[in-house]
Amino acid sequence: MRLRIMEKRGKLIVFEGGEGCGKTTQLQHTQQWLEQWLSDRGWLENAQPSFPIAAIASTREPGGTPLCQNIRQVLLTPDLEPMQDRTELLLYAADRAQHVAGYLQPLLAQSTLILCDRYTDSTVAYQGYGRGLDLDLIHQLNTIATQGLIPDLTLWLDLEVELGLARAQARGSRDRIEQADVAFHQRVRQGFMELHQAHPDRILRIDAAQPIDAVSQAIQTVLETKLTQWYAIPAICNP
Ligand code: T5A
Repeated sequence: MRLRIMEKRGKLIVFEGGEGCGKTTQLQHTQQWLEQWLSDRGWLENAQPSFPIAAIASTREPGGTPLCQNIRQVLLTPDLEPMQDRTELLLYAADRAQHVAGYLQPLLAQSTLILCDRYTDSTVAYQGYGRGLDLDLIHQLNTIATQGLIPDLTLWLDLEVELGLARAQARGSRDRIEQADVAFHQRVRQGFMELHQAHPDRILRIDAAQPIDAVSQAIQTVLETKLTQWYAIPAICNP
């Protein structure tokens, strides 16, 4: 098998959505599927320097590095003192600054395909639309924290708020943000909707109300198209 190689930098694929939308489940399914898909094409295990994808990594925000894990703990623990909205915003920005510079950028420079559970759009949706903080301020903070790193693709797993909260609740105890009222989560969903409308090429909506396997299939269909575009894979040809 031989593939024509066009691109060497890694890619950042982000999973976004409201509470209980299934991001974590789908990110795991996607990683397994990607490893198989790339392996079937002779990538990964051969690890030849000319191949555009050296590895697949998964990560999340908040909490993508050991230091970020501590920030995540502070952000999501319910029984500390009431957290001010600006404190919350700055903690997410601090987590992101550490994650981007210390983890995402080095891996992207090594041609890694990264699957990330949440990124900047969550801050717009939760702190902007949900908490009502100034969207320009959030945009500035996102730019500072990311140094301009924009996802190559964002998969927005969209689901009715009540259904997502019920799923999250069925799974166990709720964290500090899951405990916010339904109106807050409705505004968050509206935020994702407007982001999707503003950036239709980058942010693709996936119907997350479907059964798990159907959601996985929808994601795989999108990724097959994107991977083929990004890496200009003409077809798998015989040696
Ligand atoms: N946040 C984050 C901000 O406010 N600002 C920011 O800038 C950032 C980055 C992060 C919290 O921080 C907030 C948002 C969050 O509140 P998190 O761990 O990412 O915390 O938060 P959650 O969204 O709550 O992530 P979860 O892991 O809790 O939920 P997921 O990933 O959406 O869902 P998942 O896959 O764990 O599934 C939940 C349950 O539903 C089932 C699963 O089996 C599981 O039990 N499920 C399905 N059931 C039926 N049909 C399907 N299709 C299903 N898919 C999954």
